[in-house]
Amino acid sequence: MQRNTEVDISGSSFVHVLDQLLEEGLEDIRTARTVDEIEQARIAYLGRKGKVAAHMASLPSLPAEDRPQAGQKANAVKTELTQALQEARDRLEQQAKADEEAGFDPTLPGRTPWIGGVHPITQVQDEICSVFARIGFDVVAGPEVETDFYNFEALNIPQDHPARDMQDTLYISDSIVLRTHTSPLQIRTMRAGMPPLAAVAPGKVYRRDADLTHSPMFHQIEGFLVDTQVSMADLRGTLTYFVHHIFDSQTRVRFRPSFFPFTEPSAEVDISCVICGGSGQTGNEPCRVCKQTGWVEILGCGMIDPAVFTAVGYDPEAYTGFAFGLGVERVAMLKYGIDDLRLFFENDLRFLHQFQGPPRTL
Ligand code: 2NL
Repeated sequence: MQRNTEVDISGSSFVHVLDQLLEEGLEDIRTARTVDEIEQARIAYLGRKGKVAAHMASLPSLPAEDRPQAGQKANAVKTELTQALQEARDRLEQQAKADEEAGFDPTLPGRTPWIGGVHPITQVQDEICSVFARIGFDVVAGPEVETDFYNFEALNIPQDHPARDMQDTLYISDSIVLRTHTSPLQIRTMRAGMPPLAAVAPGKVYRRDADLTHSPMFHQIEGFLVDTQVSMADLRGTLTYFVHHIFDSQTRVRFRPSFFPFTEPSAEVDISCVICGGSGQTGNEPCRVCKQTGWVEILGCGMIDPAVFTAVGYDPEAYTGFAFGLGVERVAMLKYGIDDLRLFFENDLRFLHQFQGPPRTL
């Protein structure tokens, strides 16, 4: 800080200026944070070309009767600054020694906090939803705790179906369950509107299942489209578009007959193996992902069963539609060649950071 380096010729203002200089000096010494900064302050105030010396040099130009008092003042300022410098130096040296003994290095840079990233499952879920959103599907959300009606009854799942067993479903009470699929969301969407309707329903689902390849919580996306005159060709076209956008446009798609209580006819969809390209071989080794078949299952689908339309209050003679369901973890594993489901739930940062780009900071 430099306020006044001009030296006045009157004795009383000389004293005043020196008081200011003293104040400034004490402030600089007080705010110095290292021994180095103390040394700089010493040079600035008490050095041979320092501020105090500059004032001393102007003493002879003062009126003779003012000189003794001015000289005394200059000496007093010098003494006071010298003392303050010594005290500050001692204090900082002691602090540095204590820091060193405590293993603390105040010159190290601080730790940079990370901004969290989007979990790979959420990334894949978002990506799938936006592929469908681009062709006109709404994205819907809803409760994870569901009634028996929305989770089973409206989906034509009979009382004695194994999915309803205590062994397979997590029950909250006799008629309240943790949803075992996101179909109840689709039932809610259909009941809330009238065709034409198309929506995808992503979310967490729960099953009483836990081993190497099953987690009690996993993610599903189901989708449906209802209108007049919807055919299986529409289903095939829509799902082929989806596969080509999530994997690549060279990926082949095949339908196999299957069964679900809520669709008729039903099919399972396979895609040409994304690991071996459908050849069944990786180099000279048999492909472990498709077990040498060249195909991997990706989802289940079908034409919505008329019983479902009746349950949501639609005329089953007037409307037709398709629906499909897929596991997000499965798609993510195929997309990134991951062979262990548990990696998604352990939250090991070495795994997660591979999906986040460089760590971002505040
Ligand atoms: C699978 C099979 C599927 C559906 C889900 C559905 C929903 C309603 C009506 C009819 Cl509201 N169907 N969903 C249909 C066929 C298959 O999922 O393997 N998911 C992982």
